[in-house]
Amino acid sequence: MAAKQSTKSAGGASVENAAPRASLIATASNRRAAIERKTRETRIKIELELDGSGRAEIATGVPFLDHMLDSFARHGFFDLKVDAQGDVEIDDHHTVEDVGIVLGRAFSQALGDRAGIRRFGNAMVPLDEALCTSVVDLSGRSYLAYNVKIKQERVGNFQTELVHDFLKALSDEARMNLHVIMHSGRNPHHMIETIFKSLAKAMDQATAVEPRTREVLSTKGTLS
Ligand SMILES: [Mn+2]
Repeated sequence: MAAKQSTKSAGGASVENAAPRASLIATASNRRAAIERKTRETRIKIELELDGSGRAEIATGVPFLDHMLDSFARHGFFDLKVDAQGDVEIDDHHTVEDVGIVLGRAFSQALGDRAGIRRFGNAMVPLDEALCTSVVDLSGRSYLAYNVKIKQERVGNFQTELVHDFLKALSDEARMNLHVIMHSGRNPHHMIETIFKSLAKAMDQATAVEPRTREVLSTKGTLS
């Protein structure tokens, strides 16, 4: 599959006209991960392909999370398989948090040493009255700033505060800085959906191959 590329390049030349770089192809060829994690609470298998087409096969036992991850894969152009079996008879907490952990690890593994990626990404996404911005830095350092207030405790059976737990696990394990800012919203389904869609688009940008460098984009020389 072709690597995601920045469509901008110096001088306005299209990427197609730029000289091909062997390193770009090498970097792109294994930008995928497969991870399995078993605990007494959950068993989770995730396959992730960064340079995908948005195909998703999601079965977590938590239907609302399935819906959000489906949207995440589609709008981030990630190919994503998630197979999770958790103790949802207790509640959804372990499953949601552990899917976040394994998805974060999958991103980290797929990114390798993080050389030649754009590193930063941001996106603002609306859904009717809801409006959310996500900002990502695949810095190798974990930080979550979750500036979201949802009045409703639940959307259907799903506890809205689990989104915070999911994103904390994801940002910890992907070792990324993630800011999520909800500007407005009333309907919790809409609000949460704008979180996942803006996150998808921000991560699509940040994980994309930057054709102007094959190096780690840091003056420190490392993002690990
Ligand atoms: Mn929806």
